[in-house]
Amino acid sequence: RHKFWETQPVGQFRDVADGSLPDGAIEPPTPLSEVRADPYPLPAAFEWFTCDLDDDALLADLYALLAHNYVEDDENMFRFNYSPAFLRWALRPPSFFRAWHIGVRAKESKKLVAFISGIPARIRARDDVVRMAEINFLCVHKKLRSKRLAPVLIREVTRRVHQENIWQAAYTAGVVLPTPITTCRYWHRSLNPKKLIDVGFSRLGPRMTMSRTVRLYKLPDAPLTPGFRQMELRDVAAVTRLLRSYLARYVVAPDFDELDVEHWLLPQEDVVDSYLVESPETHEITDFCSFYTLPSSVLNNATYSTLKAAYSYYNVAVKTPLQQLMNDALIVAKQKNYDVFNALDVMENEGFLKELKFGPGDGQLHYYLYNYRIRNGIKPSELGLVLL
Ligand code: MYA
Ligand code: JJ1
Repeated sequence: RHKFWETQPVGQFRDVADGSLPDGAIEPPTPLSEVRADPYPLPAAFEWFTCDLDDDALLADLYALLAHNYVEDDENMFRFNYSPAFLRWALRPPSFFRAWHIGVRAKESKKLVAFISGIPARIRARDDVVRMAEINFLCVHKKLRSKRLAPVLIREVTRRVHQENIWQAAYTAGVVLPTPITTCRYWHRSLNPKKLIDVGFSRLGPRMTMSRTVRLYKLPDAPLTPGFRQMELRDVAAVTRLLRSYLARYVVAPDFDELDVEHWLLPQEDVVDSYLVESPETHEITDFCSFYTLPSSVLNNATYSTLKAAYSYYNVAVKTPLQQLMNDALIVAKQKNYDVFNALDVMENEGFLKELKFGPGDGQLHYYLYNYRIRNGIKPSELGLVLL
């Protein structure tokens, strides 16, 4: 059934019932000298091309490949539209490897026709902190689909990850592959309900009028929690402490240090937003929330071409109730003109989704580990990892 995935060190559907297999690596590392030295062969018309994201022209090509060929919803009404600045942020964390930004070009026209990327991360599974690659932005041009190019891209990124003596990876996908560690649902909170209905993202509920709907989703003009403010560089140490102690309670979560927090959580306009609560009395940083910006192209609509979406990222509520903290996140997202605020049912999110008027979406997100078994998988609420 899965001609490629059956050959890979991932949980196989046939092993799901076998409780005797231990947690941890599925196969041991091989000596670096045994890692294949040259790239996997591509069909003759194509060549490998290591992408330099400092190069604005390359970045524009990558942006265009993804904007036209990346992930769509099941009815092909919307397509993710990651911005160039977002792609630079997502692909250049501390200690990134340029060789893991892998393009495929047509030899003749030099046109970029496929891409896959990895970035290094430390991910903890139970009490085991593992160096992994996070694999993302796998994309094959629409005209080259179903020709088995994806397995070549995956083998090639695997080879380049192995060359760095890294043997595990984490990735997410909307499709079911062998075998998810957990399956999450997307939830959506309307901020601009009229536009969402006009573009077909949501529907007018039964017995609802447009004006009742607009009133239902109305939010205050400014955040309500005293001391709620944007995160700044000077907050990195405090936020790192908060986040590390919070993520420790999850079965699978990133192991962030201060450099990671500075990269992943310091606000960057239209890329990532982070807010915290600084106690007005003690000036202690007690709570933290964040979201990233990922617009979607609206396909086939006469009035609108994009939806501005915020995606819940990492949130830590210690003193402020999580629901109140996330309500403030919704308020600032509304002020910044986002049309919708999205969240997965990971971490403690179940605890605020319904109360804050999120509704379940039609999309799921499956989480995977490569060459790492977690017996029986985990629940979304045991997952402390958000990939972009
Ligand atoms: S998920 C986002 C993926 N991108 C999109 O959905 C964008 C739109 N779609 C496309 O561009 C193409 O349809 C893609 C497939 C490129 C997805 N993850 O070439 P094919 C398997 C893994 O004929 P195409 C993300 O970025 C499929 O089951 N495998 O198909 C994370 C079949 O194998 P098998 C996938 O449609 C990516 C084979 O590919 C996916 O032309 C993580 C068919 O190949 C998918 N999303 O191209 C990658 N979709 O026969 C894995 C299909 O066995 C990383 N397939 O069923 C693994 C870790 C690597 C590093 C390890 C380090 C140690
Ligand atoms: O955005 C998604 N679904 C939307 C739009 C559906 C359009 C028709 N298919 C949705 N809208 C309902 C919102 C409504 C608001 C008021 C309250 C009730 C709900 O459900 C979905 C997620 O739900 N998105 C996708 O399908 C995009 C792909 C998701 C898989 C991502 C793979 C990522 C790859 C990672 O590396």
